Amino acid sequence: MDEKPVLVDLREGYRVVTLNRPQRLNAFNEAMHVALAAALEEAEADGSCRAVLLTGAGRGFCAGQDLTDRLAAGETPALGGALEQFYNPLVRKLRALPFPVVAAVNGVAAGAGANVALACDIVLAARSASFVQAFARIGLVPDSGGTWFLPRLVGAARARALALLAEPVAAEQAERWGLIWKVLDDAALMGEAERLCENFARGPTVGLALIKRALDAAETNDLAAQLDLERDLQREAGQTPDFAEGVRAFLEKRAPAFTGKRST
Ligand code: LHQ
Repeated sequence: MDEKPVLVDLREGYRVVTLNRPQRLNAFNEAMHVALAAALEEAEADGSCRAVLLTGAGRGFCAGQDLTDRLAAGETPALGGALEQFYNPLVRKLRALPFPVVAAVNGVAAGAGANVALACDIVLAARSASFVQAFARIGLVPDSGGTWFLPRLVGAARARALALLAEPVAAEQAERWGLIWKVLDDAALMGEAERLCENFARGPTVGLALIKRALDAAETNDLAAQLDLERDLQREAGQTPDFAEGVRAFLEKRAPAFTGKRST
């Protein structure tokens, strides 16, 4: 069933990475983790890749950990080890990739699947999609950054209820709460995700990567430290050819032609 647990489609300037275990709503097993990690590494190593679109095959986005994989055999699995080996590096990688990652949540996103989506830079969801912090239903704790993302995205009261009640949140509610960026009609989801990635693929990539870094650092910095960081990152952004091109294009009243490169 799992011949290719992750599909990679090379587009002009970006890659579409599709979780591909549709019979299990794209739940993670080891093979899918390994393939996804490789797909993200390859995207990062490819200098022409300036965005990633992450989505799921079939009717789900991702149902979190595959509960039939080893767990059903009655093993007492080393869950901490699974997080250390697979989920935590995945979340760190999504945040650290030096270009935007757009999640197109095409259906249910449950457990670690929901939090992997929330780790992406821009989260779009189909109107039929939902987000479930399913962990409490099976006696677990939200992982893959869930306890960190949820209160930051939706506030303490909603984060607690989502984690403790493990009730699904419909995509429209998720958008209203600020859990995600935008909900779209199912048929419009991929088109909009592709449009965003096409724009990112023509964007000032170094500057966009620095924005990711600044916003992540802001979660723990005080204002003084953040002002210092903005100064340092702006210095770096200001040395890119894309900054010079952006200003030139503005003055010449034309669209900029960004290269996404660090230097000429
Ligand atoms: C599944 C799964 C699944 C296997 C649907 N596994 N087959 C990290 C570290 C290490 C270990 C522990 O966990 C973690 C993090 C986690 O992610 S823990 C949370 C794991 N995920 C869940 O608890 C979610 C389990 N799934 C569900 O609650 C439902 O399937 C959802 C709400 C996602 C979707 O419900 P429905 O739309 O009603 O679909 P369904 O339940 O009928 O699922 C369709 C098929 O997919 C079905 O197989 P079948 O052979 O009966 O057609 C499910 O068994 C299978 N599936 N999730 N996680």
